[in-house]
Amino acid sequence: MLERASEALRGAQRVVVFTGAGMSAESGIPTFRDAMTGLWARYDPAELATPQAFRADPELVWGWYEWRRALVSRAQPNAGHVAVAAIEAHVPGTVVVTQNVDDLHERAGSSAPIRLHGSLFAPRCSACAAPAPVPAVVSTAVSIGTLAADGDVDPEPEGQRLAPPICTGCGGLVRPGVVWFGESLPADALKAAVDAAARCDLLLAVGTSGVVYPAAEIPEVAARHGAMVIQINPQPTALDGIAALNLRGSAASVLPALVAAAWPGQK
Ligand code: BJW
Ligand code: ZN
Repeated sequence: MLERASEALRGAQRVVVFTGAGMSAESGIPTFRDAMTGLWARYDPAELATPQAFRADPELVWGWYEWRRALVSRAQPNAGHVAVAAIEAHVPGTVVVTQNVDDLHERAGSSAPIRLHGSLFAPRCSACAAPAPVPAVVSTAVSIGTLAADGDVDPEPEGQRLAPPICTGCGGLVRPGVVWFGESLPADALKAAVDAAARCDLLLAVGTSGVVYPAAEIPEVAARHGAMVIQINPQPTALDGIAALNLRGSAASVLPALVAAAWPGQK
């Protein structure tokens, strides 16, 4: 099966690499639907990632995102991210479309991933939408998270909260620059992703459950326009039916093997 996939990759001229949380799992970033552990075990990510949650408890939601930003800042891209950048180097018509809010594709050398769900590193005002500076100090969130992960302390729920910064322009609360449930995706990013999917001859769907719309339409668009869809995921997903090949394995093991098989002896 890897042989068929590598032949398709070698022969492709326009590739879309569509990634989800599983892409960064081996960098130590929990997937979205993984049970949260330690400090955050009692919370459901699908409930925290909403405008309603931010309105009801901005300090809780901001604290969660700052904790995650600290985790990502200390993480490194894994061999899967590096393999994606290698695909871009081998196939110049490659477009990376990510649902992830981390920056690990860029740090692995991908040039301009299309971000469907925003970024942990682009806070903005919740009232006037003005971009806000990325806070310099995340040590509170880091130390609380670290202590909890180590099991050394039994933190109070209040320990997880962190007051969001205040917008210098209008006095509104600064919020994470991500797309929450019920919010529209950035129109230019969604259009660019749909266009790339409609034009590609091969789409690699990596580490996504394929249940969150409209992002989950991207592989469907590619398949509808005649592209081959290859999925890389250790588990069955909602995309199994449209994938011509399902490579069951992790991103950091399958992607480098795929690149090595497609272009043997090359980096
Ligand atoms: C590995 C691995 C390893 C593990 N290697 N793999 C149509 C039908 C039904 C519902 C809707 C619909 N259209 C819209 C909706 C509503 C909603 C939606 O889709 N809900 C579904 C849950 C049912 N969508 C929206 O609200 C979107 N907005 C919208 O549609 O606006 C228009 C509108 C407005 C108002 C009213 C109505 C319509 C917005 C969606 C925004 C999603 N945002 C989040 C949070 C971002 C910020 C944050 O990170 O906190 O984005 S939710 C979360 O899910 C996050 C992710 O990007 C996204 C996708 O998750 P992903 O990446 O697939 O992760 P997981 O955890 O689900 O899966 C991980 C996978 O990795 C698994 O398969 C593992 O097996 C695998 N894996 N280890 C490879 N080592
Ligand atoms: Zn403002």
